[in-house]
Amino acid sequence: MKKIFLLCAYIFGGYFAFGQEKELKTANVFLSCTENISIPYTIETENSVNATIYRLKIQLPDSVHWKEMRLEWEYPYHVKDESIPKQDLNNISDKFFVNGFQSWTESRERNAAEKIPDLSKIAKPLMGMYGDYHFAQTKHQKGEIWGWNYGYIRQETDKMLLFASLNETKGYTQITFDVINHKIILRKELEKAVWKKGDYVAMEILVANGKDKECFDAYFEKGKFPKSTLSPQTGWTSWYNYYTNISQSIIMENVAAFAKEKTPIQYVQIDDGWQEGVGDWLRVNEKFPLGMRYLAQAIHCQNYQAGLWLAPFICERNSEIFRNHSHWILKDEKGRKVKAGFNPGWSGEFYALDFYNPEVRTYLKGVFQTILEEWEFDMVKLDFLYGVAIIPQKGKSRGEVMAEAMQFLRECCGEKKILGCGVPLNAAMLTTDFCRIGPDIGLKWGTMLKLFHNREGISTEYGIQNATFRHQLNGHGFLNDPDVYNLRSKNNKLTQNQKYTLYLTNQIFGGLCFTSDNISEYTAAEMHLYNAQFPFLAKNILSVYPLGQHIQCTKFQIGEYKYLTISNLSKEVVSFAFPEGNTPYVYFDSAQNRPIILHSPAGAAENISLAPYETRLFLQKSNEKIAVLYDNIHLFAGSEIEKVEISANNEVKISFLPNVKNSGTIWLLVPTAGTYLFHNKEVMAEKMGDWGFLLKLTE
Ligand code: 9PG
Repeated sequence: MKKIFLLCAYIFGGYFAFGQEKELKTANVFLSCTENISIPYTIETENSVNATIYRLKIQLPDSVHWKEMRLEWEYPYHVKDESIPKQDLNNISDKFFVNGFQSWTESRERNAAEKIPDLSKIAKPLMGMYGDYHFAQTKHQKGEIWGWNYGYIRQETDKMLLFASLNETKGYTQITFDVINHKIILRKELEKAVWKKGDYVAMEILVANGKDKECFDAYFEKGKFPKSTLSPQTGWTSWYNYYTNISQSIIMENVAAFAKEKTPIQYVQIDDGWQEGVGDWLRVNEKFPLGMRYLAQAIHCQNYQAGLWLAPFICERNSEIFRNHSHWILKDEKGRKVKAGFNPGWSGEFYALDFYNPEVRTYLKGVFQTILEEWEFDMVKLDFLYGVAIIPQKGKSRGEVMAEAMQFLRECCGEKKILGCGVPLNAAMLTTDFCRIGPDIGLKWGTMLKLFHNREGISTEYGIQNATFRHQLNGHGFLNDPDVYNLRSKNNKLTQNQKYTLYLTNQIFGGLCFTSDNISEYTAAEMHLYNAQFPFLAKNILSVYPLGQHIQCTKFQIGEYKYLTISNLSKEVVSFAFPEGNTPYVYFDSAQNRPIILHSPAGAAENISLAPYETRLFLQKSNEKIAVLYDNIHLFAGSEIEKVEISANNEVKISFLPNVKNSGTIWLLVPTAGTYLFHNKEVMAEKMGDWGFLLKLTE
């Protein structure tokens, strides 16, 4: 069959806003398939305030094989400062965000001069399947920045130009920012896909321009990604402390520790290590003598919900499935078993299951029936899901297989909760309740895997980046799971600052916030820090911006309270001028054991210095006459306080929201000097510059 380019046409005029300019909108559509037919197409546009949707509609007079296919769309794009010579990528200030292939893939804003890393040759046979290394059509070169499903260009701190595919059910959309050739390429991944005769919306792309929230709101609304009805949740998972060395007694011990402290978490989730072999989900190993139903019940007895890990679309070499049901394993065109990766913690190589084999589906339905109905688990963490769609199958693209497989899982689980993991995010947006949006965190900061350029490897550093740069997805379709934080000192090599930075990052951006610590082993200080997260409240992210290369700032709100965190993500001490000098912010000075107000509306901003990996939290000073200046009861001072009242006789009454776990000190700013009464004790207000008078109240 001849491969011909059927169409290459300039289409539609008009304007779309980019940065400050209006630019003539011209786009190229490239359509080609292996059949010698012409494919008529039309383009429909739909405008709203901040966004335009472009729909590429095609009519297939016959069925087509997109074998050597091209279904591509190009947009012209110019860097902000067009005077920069084309090849001088280092001087381009535009930032490019591209969404990595799946949950674990590191994703962040990048510079034009960065290359998307390619997995090293030696690692490809073992880890190549985790990502897009085996099928993405691109060059790993500077100035060519690509990812999947959505991506944006940031030319100004608080504005973006967002490109997002609204429909991925027929195939993934690869988005490439080709800085050198001044274009943005939107390509459907359709290797080996066959489309029957008929009418299709082949691509549906949203282009939004404006503030982050406006752009993402347009994306979620037009993409029909439902707002999650769940409030953010907390819990525990066994993985990042015990790994596969779990047992019934370890789970019971941790449940007892939470019960003893009456910790108001929602989930206790048992991770990998309970099953006989990966794939053998109906065979519980001998470390769980009373079975899984017993544990789910024990968890329920303490009013927690029970979660269980499994990887439904893979099986390891050392599994009953591999030995006795080899026809369940997915085969490639040459009849070879499709490998889904290599895990030294299991029996080495593991394989993908053939999701289109009815026996596999029947088996999986039975597995879910057992886990959810018989054993009564409330939630399943479904992992290594990318495995189902490593190769295209049955005339369906990888993306189509992935979308169908996720739909199938949703049907199997009914109303029970799904935490997706190792999954392309778009397929999870319509089918899961929670989804991992970053790699596994480690018990130290960096990762050895950087050597292999593995974008899906274990890394605390990448975990923090992903939590930050994929934060917009939280609460649309699924709640973001940034992976766990650990505060313990035993079996944890993170420094104090690193632990706190990871903890705060997860607390601010996470919709599902788990630890793996055995809280019965905490020191008093660790327990106080852990309990300081309660009540765990929804955060409204206002803005995220960098200060130089390694400093990350986040502004967010909880109820009426507004906060700013500044994180030093480098191993050096950093000093900088406080970036928000126009507004009064309060931080806690531990040396002086009191809150300090920073404010420099006219003069030079105060200098801030942060230790390696340190995060500092600032609370915006309220304008109320009586204001909580700071407290050490909650991680986010003030958010746990429901009401402060001062009666005519200067008696102070403070009421708290439910689930406050710590007691401590509250520093209250009051307008008048004098003696106050708190819990029947007299407290003198101390003058605090021109701000008013400070009351130190101990609960
Ligand atoms: C359980 C873990 C945890 C974790 C998941 C996932 O390539 N590998 O060897 C590899 C091992 C573990 C892993 C990812 C890759 O982590 O993200 O939270 O559930 O599985 O095995």
